[in-house]
Amino acid sequence: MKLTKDKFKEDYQRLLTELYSLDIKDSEVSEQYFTLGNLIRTYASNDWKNTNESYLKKGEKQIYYFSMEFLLGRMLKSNLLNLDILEVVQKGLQEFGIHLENLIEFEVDPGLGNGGLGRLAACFMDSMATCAIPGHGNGIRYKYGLFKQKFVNGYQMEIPEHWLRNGNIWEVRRLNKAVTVRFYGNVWLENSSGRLVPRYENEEAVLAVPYDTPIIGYNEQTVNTLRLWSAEMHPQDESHEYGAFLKQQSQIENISEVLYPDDSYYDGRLLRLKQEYFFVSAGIQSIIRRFKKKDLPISHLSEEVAIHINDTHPALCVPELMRILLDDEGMDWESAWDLTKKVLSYTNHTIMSEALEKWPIDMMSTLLPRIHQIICEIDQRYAADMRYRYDDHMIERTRIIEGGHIKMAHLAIIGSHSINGVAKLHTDILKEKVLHDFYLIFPSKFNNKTNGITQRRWLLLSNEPLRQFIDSKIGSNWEVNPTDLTNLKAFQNDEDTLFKLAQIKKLNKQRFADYVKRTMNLTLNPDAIFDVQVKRLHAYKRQLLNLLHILSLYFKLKENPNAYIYPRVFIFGAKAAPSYMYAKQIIKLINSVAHMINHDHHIGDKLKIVFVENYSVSLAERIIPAADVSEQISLASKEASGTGNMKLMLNGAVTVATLDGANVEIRDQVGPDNIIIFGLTDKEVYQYYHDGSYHAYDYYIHNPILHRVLNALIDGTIPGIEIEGQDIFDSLVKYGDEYFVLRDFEDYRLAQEKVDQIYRDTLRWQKMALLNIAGAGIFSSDYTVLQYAKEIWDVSAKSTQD
Ligand code: Z2T
Repeated sequence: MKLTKDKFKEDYQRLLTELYSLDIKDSEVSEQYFTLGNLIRTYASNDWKNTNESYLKKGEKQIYYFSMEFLLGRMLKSNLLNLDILEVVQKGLQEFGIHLENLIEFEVDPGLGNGGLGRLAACFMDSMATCAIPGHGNGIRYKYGLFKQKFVNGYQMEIPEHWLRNGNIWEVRRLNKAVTVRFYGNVWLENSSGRLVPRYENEEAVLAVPYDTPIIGYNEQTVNTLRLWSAEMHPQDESHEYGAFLKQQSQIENISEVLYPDDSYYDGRLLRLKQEYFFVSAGIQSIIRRFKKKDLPISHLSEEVAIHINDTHPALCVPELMRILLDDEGMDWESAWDLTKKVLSYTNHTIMSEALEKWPIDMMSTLLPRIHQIICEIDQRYAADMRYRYDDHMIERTRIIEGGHIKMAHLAIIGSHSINGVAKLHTDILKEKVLHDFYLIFPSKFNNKTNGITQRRWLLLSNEPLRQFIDSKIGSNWEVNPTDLTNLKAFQNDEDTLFKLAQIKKLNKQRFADYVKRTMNLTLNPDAIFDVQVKRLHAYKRQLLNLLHILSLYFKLKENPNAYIYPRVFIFGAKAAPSYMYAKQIIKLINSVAHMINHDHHIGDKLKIVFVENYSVSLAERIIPAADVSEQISLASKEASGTGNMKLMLNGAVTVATLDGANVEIRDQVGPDNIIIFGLTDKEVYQYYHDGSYHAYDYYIHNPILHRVLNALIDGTIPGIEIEGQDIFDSLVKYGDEYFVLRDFEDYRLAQEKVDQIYRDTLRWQKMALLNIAGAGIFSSDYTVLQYAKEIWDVSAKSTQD
C-alpha cells in the first residue's frame, strides 16, 4: 500500500491518543504496540473487505485448508512487510523515539501448533494470499497453545501458555457467524415422504464461534481469512440451574481449551475426537452457508469449493460432508458420495505407525452417533464394491473399520480424490510400502507435493542483512520469484562476495551470541562453527546421534588438549511431548552434557553446547540466520520431509544430512559437493527390517570411540544424570537401537570431520553457503501452493500484476 511517513505519523499519533488518552511521550510499549497493531488492521481492512466480496462471485472457487494446527508466529512484522510499509513505519516510529524492534518483541508468539505440520499450514496461508489463491484456513482457537518449556535441573517442565491473556489484536470475533455443533444423544432414521431422515434426542449442543484473522498477501490486494473456532455454551442452555450451568460450561469450553502436545503420535482421547469433529463440523457448515449465497444448486458445490485436510485430524470431513448432503440437502447416496470425493483432498505427513489415528468404534458411536452410521455405510459399500476386483485379504487390509477401530487414513483416502506425500521420497515410500495396497487400487489419486517455506518470514524479515546483500548482487526480483536466487551462482568464485557473505554470517552469529549471553549468561565465540539442530525431540530425528558425536569430540580433547578440532558451538532447540519419557530423558542428557562441557575450563572456547529453552517460531527466526551447519540426521525413511532443512539452507547453512525426506531434493538442487551426506539409505533400512540382521551390540563392541562414548552414559563420567544414562544406553546397546544410531555413528563422525576440514577454508565454505542460498528458491511455499492449486484443487491463481 502507499503510505508516506508523515501520513503514518499523523495516523499513529491520533490513534494512540484516541485509544489511551495519552501523548506518545507518556505511552508505554504495550500501548505503542496495540496502537500499531490496530492501525495495521485498519490499513488492511479495505483489501480484506474487497477480497471477501470478490470471493462471493460464482465460479470463484474457494479453497479451505482444514488443520488442527496453525503455527503462525508473531504477525506484526510480517504484516508490515506484506503491506510493504515496514520501512516507512520503522522510520516514522523512530522519529517518535520508538524502536519498532521493541514492539515486535512485545507480541506473544502464538503457538497453535506442535512443529512442522502446523508451521507448514502457516506458510501455506502466507503463500496462498501472496499468490492470490482464494485460500482460507479453518482450525481451532485454542485458549492455550503449545506448553512453555522450562528447564529445571536439566529436566523439561511444562507450563501453560496463556497466549490470549493480553488480548489478540489480529482477530475479529464474529458471533453472528456462529454455528451449532451437536454431540452424543440418540439417533434413528424415520421415513418421511419416501426418504429416510434422521431424528435425534438428548444431544449436547455446542456453540462454535468463529474468530477471523486477516492473512495479508505480499501483493497489494489479497487479504485472505484464517477462521479459528472457539467453543462456547449454547444460549439455549443458559437457562439451566446455576450449578448445572457451571458444570456444563466448563465441559463445553474444554473443547477449545488446549492444543494436544503430541507430534506424530496418536493419543486416542475422547476430548481430542471432540476437537476434531468440532472444527470440522463448524467449518463445513459455514462453507455451505457461504456457498448458498451464490444461489446455485448444491450439485455445483465441487465447482465452487475445495476442502483440503491436513493429515487425518480433519478426516471427519468425509462423513460430515456426507451427512450434510444426505440429511440436510436430501441428496441420494451416490451423488453425495461423488460430490464428497470431488471436494476433498488429503495430505499424509508421516509413515510412523504410532501416529496413525484409529478411533475405537464405541467412542465414535457414543460421541457422534450419526457420523458413526455414515462411516459404517461408507465402509460397507467400499467392501461391497471391491468384492468383484480384489481378494478378501486386500479388502480386510484396506477397509475403514477393522478390529473394532476406525482407521482415519483409510477414511481419508477412500473419501477423497487426491492423496499426497510431502517430499518425493516420502511419496514413493507411501506408494511402494506404507499405502501400497491403496496405490494398487487408486493409482491416480497418489501424487507428490514437496513442502515449502515462505521466503518472506524466513529471509526477508528474519535476516535483513542477507536480504540486502542479495539485493545488492542480483536485484530484488527473487523476492517475488525465488528461483531467481540461482543468479547468485554467478558469484560463486568471487572472493569479495564470499568474504562479505562470511561477514554477514558473523554478524548474525554475534547477534545470537548476544541473546544467549543475555538470557543464559553463556559466552559464545562468534568465530566458532555454529552447528544447529532445531526441531521437535523425537527418537527418529536422532538428536542422540548428534550428542554422541559431541561426546566423542569432548573425549578427544580430554585425551589430547591440542587435538586438531575447529571450535564449535552446538545449538539445540527441542520440545518433547510431555508423556514421551524417552525424549525427555534425552533432553536431560543433553543438558547434563552441556553443563559438563561448558564448565570444563580445559575445553574453553573449543566446544560449547547451547540448549535453548522453549524453542518456538520466534526463536527459530533468531537462530536460523546464525547457523553455519544444519543438522538433518533422521533415520532414512522416517522424516517425511522436514522444512527446517529448507529454512537453514536459505540462510546459508551447509547441511549435514541423511538421504531422508526433502534432504534428497536439497542434494539434487545444490549438487553432492555442497551438502554433506552420510548414513544408511531408506533401501538399506528396509533391507535390515527384512532380514533382521542389525545387531547394535556389535557396533558397541567393535568401535572403540563409540565404546568410550557409550560407556560414559553409565560409568559416572557425566555428572548430574540419574537413571537416564542407563536407560538410554540400554535402548541402544541392549534393546535393538530402533533408529540405527550406532550403525550410523561412524559415518556421521566422518561427515563431521569433513565439516571441520572444509570450514577452515573460508572461501570454500562460503561458496557452499552461497550455492545453498542460490538453490533454495525452488523450496518456496509459493510454488508449492501453486502446484496444489493446479494439480489438486483445480483452481488457477489470478494474476496479481494488474
Ligand atoms: C508433524 O509436525 C509432522 C508430521 C505429523 O504426522 C505430525 C506432525 Cl505434528 C502426523 C511433520 C513431519 O514430521 C515433517 O517431516 C514434515 O516436514 C512436516 O510434518 C510437514 O509436512
